[in-house]
Amino acid sequence: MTLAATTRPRSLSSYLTSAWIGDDRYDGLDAVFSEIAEGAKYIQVKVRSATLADVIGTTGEINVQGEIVQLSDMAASDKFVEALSDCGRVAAVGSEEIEDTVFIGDGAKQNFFEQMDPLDGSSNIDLAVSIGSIFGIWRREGDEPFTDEWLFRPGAEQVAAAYVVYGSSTVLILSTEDSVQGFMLDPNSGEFILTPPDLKLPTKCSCYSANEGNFKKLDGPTQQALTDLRNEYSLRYVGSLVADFHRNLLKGGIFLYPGDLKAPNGKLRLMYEANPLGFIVEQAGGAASSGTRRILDIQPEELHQRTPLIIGNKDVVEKTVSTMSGGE
Ligand code: P6P
Repeated sequence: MTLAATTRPRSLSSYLTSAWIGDDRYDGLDAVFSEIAEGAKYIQVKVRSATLADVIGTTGEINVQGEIVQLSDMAASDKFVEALSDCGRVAAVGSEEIEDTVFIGDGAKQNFFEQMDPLDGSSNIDLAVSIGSIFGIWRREGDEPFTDEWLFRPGAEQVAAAYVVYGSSTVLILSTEDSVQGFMLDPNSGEFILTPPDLKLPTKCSCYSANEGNFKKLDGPTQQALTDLRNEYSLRYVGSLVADFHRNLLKGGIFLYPGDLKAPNGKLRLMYEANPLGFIVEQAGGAASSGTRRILDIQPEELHQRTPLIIGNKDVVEKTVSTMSGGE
């Protein structure tokens, strides 16, 4: 093999053609990931470019979260639903922006269903702060009929997960069992290029990410846990989950959005925020907890349910959760 060949950066399409040969669990996953990548390319242009005019601002609606719907939220949700429908391998999609699950079809090859936050952190879009898209992917076994109840599977049953960061660069992270792969969009070629493969959390935690403004709303043990983190690590908090998570994945860190006295289940969503990132962090050697349970063990009860989230370096998550539960 010539030197050029060994040093040629590996494209996403090349990776997808050979990543899971022979593993039936992932049959068709290449098509799903490829559509997520195409959707991300479309959205990153919208987010960054002069056509911003049609994605800045609000639709005037309030979504199921009770939040003002940004034009960008709906544009992203519609784009990904369209892309995932077109790939022919997805049977249903849940979206933060859509009240009920979108059933696409139950053909023999439609073996996956997705839960997604199509544009997380979109309230930052006009502040030029990094935002992202998050995807959890479960596999549909056999000819089980699709019902909402059937779709509410624990995060531990995900076969894959992904997220995109629309930041100073556009980054795509794909994860399957024991594998977390990072790709960066090359603005010249328009291709996602594999960056150092096989991402694992660094053993050393470098920072903690939390909204310290909520400190007074926390119960005593959680205040103690946050104080302990403050005394040991630097604070890094973007206010955009995907950006905070991605930095911590690369540099080591812990992110926490705990429940508080007014909102015991916290702010973040189980199905399409905590579950996908919980899957990815565990493949990278980390941990994700609600403060009382492993995130991936939680049996979902509704599409948009919230959960507290403590996620990052396993030893620091375990220590923080122990303090939050009143332990030493
Ligand atoms: P707060 C963005 O609105 C978001 O849903 C997450 O991306 C982020 O981690 C969190 O909310 C920030 O919430 O209350 O600190 O502004």
